[in-house]
Formats: sequence, structure tokens, C-alpha cells
Amino acid sequence: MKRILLLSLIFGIAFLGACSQNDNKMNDMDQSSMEHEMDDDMMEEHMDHDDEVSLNDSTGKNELKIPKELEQDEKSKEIVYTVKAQKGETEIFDGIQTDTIGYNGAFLGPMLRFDKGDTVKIKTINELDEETTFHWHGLEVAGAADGGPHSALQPGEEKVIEFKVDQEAATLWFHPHPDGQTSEQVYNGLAGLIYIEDENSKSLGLPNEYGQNDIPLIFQDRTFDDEKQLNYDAAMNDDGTIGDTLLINGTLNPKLTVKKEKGRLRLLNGSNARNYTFKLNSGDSFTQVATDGGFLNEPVTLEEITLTPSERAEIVVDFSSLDTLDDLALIDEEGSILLPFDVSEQGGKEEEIPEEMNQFTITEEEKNLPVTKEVELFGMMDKVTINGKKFDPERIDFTQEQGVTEVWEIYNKPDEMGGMIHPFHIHGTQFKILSRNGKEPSKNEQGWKDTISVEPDETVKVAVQFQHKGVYMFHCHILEHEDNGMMGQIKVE
Ligand SMILES: [Cu+2]
Repeated sequence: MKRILLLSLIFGIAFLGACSQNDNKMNDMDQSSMEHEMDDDMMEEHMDHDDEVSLNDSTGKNELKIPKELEQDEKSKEIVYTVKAQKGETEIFDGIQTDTIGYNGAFLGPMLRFDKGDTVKIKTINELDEETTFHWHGLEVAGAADGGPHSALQPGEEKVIEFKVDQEAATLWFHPHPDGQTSEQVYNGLAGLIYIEDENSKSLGLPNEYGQNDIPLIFQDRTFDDEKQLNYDAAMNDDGTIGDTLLINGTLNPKLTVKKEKGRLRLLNGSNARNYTFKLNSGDSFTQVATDGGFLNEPVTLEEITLTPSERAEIVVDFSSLDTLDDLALIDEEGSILLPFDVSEQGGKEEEIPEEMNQFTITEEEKNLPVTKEVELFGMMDKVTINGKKFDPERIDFTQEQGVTEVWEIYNKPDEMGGMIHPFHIHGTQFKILSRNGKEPSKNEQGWKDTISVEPDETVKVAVQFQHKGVYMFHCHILEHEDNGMMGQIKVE
């Protein structure tokens, strides 16, 4: 991992070889020579954390579960859904019930499909024993419908929200956002998918048979205790809770059976803190077609893609053209098998990925706008801050005018440890990356984004416009950092 290398490098220099590149154990080092403010316990924990916990290989024993598409309450002109947060039990391991929570079921949630132009009403119900909120990640809605920490529903409470879907086709998701409790609720199972469709998405000819060749993949790493329970308090790490057990769509040891055709994989990093670099074990390339908030203008060929928590990407894998179909699998940067593919002999559609998919533009005017919002991400563990401050629900950090584009400059200030990647998310908007450290972003980031990975010492400029009014959160999407106060508020007027 880059961070480990960076940390090792910093220690390597600081202690003149007292530690090697591969050895970052504190007890080998001369701690007395360290001049920094952090106490040793904190540092120890910080060092122990990170993606050092590898994921167990998927055995491929279980066919991947596909979330059900949520049906409307009634087939009427009005589009009304009910989304209920509830407790339950789930058989993740054979013959064992694990306590979980979910939306409209015991674990995770259904997929909500909206068409651009729909006016949607959602009756949200909290059947948990604690407060929660319903946040629509990536959806451009008024602050009052966004489900931030100000919109908590108490146990037993219901609330109907309404919004018009007025953004292009994309894969979004929903999850809770209660003040200080987001990480535990997501960890225990609250997360669901939103597909937005429009004329463009329906006419591009990309694979679109849900669950057949249009496959949602929610990646979440967990730690199960000896009783195969999700014990958040035991697993919790202030710097981001990670685990050794991967669930995809809540499936342990998943495999995906596909035809010999192009498959569209909608990747969602739904983990609390883990970053994933996705690759095929054959080394073959794949094609990215969409970012967080819409299609790329042109397909981008990649051999790997990294997603930080809450980022999405739609990729197309051509299962008809790969030479090495036996034992084909999606793996991560360490080679852990995430999702083995079972490629059947059955052929499927032979559609081409169109060369033009969207008309995403960054204008000269946008490029030349001055920076009017500065965001400095800093710290680790429970000492994380934005612009030196922790979240205060009573404090508005920024204001911005509805419909007016402003350039935000996000800087990840390194600490004595080198720092870590912070995935930075803004609610209620899809924005454009103008530059990373002054350079044009890579081709596959030239599209709508709502979350960006920011590396230590990196400066990212983004052009941000809000279509609606209200108070919105901006925060680090390492959920424990968010809960530890790495969050601010913007009021759009
Ligand atoms: Cu963070």
C-alpha cells in the first residue's frame, strides 16, 4: 500500500535506517528520539491499522446475492416507495444466524430505480432501537431531503420525503448518517443502491439486464467474532474499521456466474475505511464507462482501478474475449480473490461499447475561476479535523449560492506519520475535478464525482455547484473519521 510505503519511508529517514522498508513495528525503533506530539499508544494503534489486514480469498462457494429491486407501494401515477430501517438475523455463515440490520429486510437493502424526471416520494420508517437518518448519497436534492445528521428519525418515527430526480443516469447509494453513529450502522448492514436511468442510459446499448449482465457489487470488509457476530465495538478502529472477511452484496465467499458476453459491473466501495484496487487475476484490461455521477464521455481502458470508501465506478468486462476464462477472478492489489467468475459456455449479446457516451465538459470559465473555498483535511484517529475544527451541528462553515459554481481547493495536510488518504465527499451535488496537484485529472476521473480520494500532501481543485438549497455536509468518508468530527456544513442559499 502506498501509505505503508510512505510511512516506512518517513521512518526510514527519521531513524536513519533503524527500521527497514518492510518493518514498521514501533518496538524496533528508538522512540525516545522521536520529536512529535502524538502519544505512543495512539501511534502504535495508527501503525497497526491500515490495510495491513489482508482479505481472505473468496472460495467461490456461494452464488452472489443480487439485491431485489424495490417495487412501488402501488402502481399509480405517484411514485411512492417505503424504505424501512429494521433489525434482523442473517445466515451469512452456514447454519449460523448473525444479528444484522437492513432496509426492508434483515441485511443491506433493495435497489431503488429512478428515472430522470420522476417525482419520488419515499416513506422512511425507523424501526431500530436508536435514531437513524436516510441519506441519499450522490443525489441532488434539497438539504431537507438529504438525510444529514439534522434529519434524525427517532425509534418508531416515520417521515415522508419528496424530491424530483433531475440528474443524469448514475449508480448512487443510500445509507444512514446520524451524528456519531454512521459507522456502526453501516457496519451492521444499512446500505442500499440507487440506479438512476435516463434516455441516454437506455439507448447506449450497455449491458442492462439487472442481475444478469448488469451486476451491482457492494464491497464491504468485516470482522466476525468467534460466534460469527458483527461486534463493532470489538472491531472498531478510530482510524477506520477494516476486516479480513469480504462480503459482496452481503454474500460470504461469493462467485458470479456469467455468460460469454460483456458484463457491466457497478462497483461500490461500501466499506467503512478500506480502499480497494480492483484487477482481473488474468492481467486482462477492462473498460470503465461511468464514475460516481454519470457516464464518462468515452470508455477508458484500464488494468486496475482504485476506489476509496463510497466511490463508485461502472466497468465492463468482456467475458467473451478473454483467453484465460478458467479461474478468472476479480482480485485486489494484494492478489486476494474477491470474486471468482464462473463463465458459462452460453453466449450472450454481442453489443459494442459506444465510443461516445456523454457530453461532460469543463469550461474555460470554470478552469479560470478563483478558489473561493479552502478545505484542509488533517489528522488521524480521533484527532481528525477539517480546517482545524471538528464538526459542530450548530456551526455553518461555508455558504454558497444555489446554481453558482465555486472552486473548492481540498488539501490533505500530512502529519508526522505521513498522513493517510482521506476520501472527501460533498452532499447534494455532483462536482467536477479541475486538477490534482495542478495537473489534469486522469481520463477516468473526467466525469461527475461526489467523492474523491485525496492523498497526503495532495491538493485537488473541484468545481462545485448546488442545484438546491439547504444545509449539506462535507466530510471524510472514512466513516470513523466522519463520526470523529471530520465533517463541516455548507448552507446553500
Ligand atoms: Cu479521513
